[in-house]
Amino acid sequence: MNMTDIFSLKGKIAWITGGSYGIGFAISQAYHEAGATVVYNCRSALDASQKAYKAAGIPAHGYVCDVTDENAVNETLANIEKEVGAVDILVNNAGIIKRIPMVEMSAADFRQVIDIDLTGAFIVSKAVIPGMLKKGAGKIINICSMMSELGRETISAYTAAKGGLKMLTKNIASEYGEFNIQCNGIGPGYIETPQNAVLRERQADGSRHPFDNFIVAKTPAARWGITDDLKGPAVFLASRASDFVNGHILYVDGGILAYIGKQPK
Ligand code: GCO
Repeated sequence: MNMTDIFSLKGKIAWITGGSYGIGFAISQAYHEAGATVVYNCRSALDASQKAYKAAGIPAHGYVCDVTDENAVNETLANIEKEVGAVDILVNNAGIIKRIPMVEMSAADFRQVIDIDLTGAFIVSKAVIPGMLKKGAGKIINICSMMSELGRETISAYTAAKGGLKMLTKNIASEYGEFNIQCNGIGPGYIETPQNAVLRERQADGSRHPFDNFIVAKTPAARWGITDDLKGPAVFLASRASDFVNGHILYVDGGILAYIGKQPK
């Protein structure tokens, strides 16, 4: 197989959960350009996301589905299989974050983050694996985080969920690797998305947000990532090029996990 073919997703059907914007949308773009048919879901109306996909020239199949609702996920998968075809690649990207000091966070808020960011990935993976077993092949990519490795004040639920998602990735790899299903994770570092825009807001005097400066000083690449930085790694983990990569979390973080951080001046 030549190098072009090994990275091609031609003829594959990829379901990106929470693919209406940000990282999920960028991965959909990459998969479309690599030849895959893109399927995505979001929790609310499809209008805005369908417009975005159309504007990007991507004939994506959109479904409204709450990944925490097992019946809704099974129904959506049945519709995908009927209207598009069997899922070859699943990207568990759907996720939320709540930034609340732990002692002020309600158990309900904690549970909601775990439910969407971790249990949702379990539910959708559980739904698509039987079809992958039938095909004799499958790729599952879980969007973890550098918070799968490190904590930070106010994001206890998100960090617990992303740590759990790292281990769910390893367990799916362990349980289904012998059936030619590869399950890996992508661990983004600080990537500019709507979800963390509040951490980059300019100050009243026009200066950069203190957290923005902090991340730039902690990252060897000396910048935040952009969603384009995730496209190549996502195609790699969805393609034949990663057929012997399993249970691995690929950190796309500019090196932040490797670096103690620049000494403050
Ligand atoms: C935060 C951020 C992070 C990043 C990302 C890092 O509040 O610290 O939102 O969680 O978004 O998850 O990988």
